Amino acid sequence: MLTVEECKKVVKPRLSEARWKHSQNVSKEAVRLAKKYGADPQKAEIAGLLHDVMKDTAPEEQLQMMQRFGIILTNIELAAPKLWHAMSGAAFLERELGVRDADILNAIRYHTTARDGMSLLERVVYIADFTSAERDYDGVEQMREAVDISLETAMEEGLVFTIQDLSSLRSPIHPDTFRAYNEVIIQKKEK
Ligand code: DGI
Ligand code: FE
Ligand code: FE
Repeated sequence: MLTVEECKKVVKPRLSEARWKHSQNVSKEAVRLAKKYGADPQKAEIAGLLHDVMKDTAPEEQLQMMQRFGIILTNIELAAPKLWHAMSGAAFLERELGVRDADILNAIRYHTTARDGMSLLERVVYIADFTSAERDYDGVEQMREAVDISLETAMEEGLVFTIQDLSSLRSPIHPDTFRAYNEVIIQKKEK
């Protein structure tokens, strides 16, 4: 596994100052949530640092990289370039940096859309991206409160927020996001 220092060396030169600060904050928040909810804090630290590694890479370059790795995009993925950095990031880390840990790779792959059946680590990284220290969007206070209640409540808030936001913008919504939302809502009803 990459050490924390190795991760920093890989990520920092690829990101803007602000995006690098965000990645460090997500890493710290992911460690905090991992300790609170029982995920592996070391993996959370690394996944947080790495999660946006491709975010500042040109979209065409990300597409080329995915093509080279044989990743085929669905029509929805093609229509939503903001989703690419999660897919290209996980692929880059696996194929070019030799990251082997499937849980870390999935936490990065699904940090933007979420999916159903997410592991603790995947959920911790997904939520840490919403509640990292520098976040100040409308609704962040509600997200921070939800995180204090439970992982399920935080997932519910994050998914509702995302689906509301995307539909208000008339953006395409990935099926993985709906699957994650439906899973959270159905499990809640069963309780
Ligand atoms: O990379 P970050 O900015 O830290 O955060 P992110 O990876 O969670 O989200 C990046 C963007 O992706 C954000 O503007 C919302 C957007 N997004 C998330 N899910 C979907 C999506 N966009 C579309 N079109 N469809 C989705 O399902
Ligand atoms: Fe991201
Ligand atoms: Fe992020």
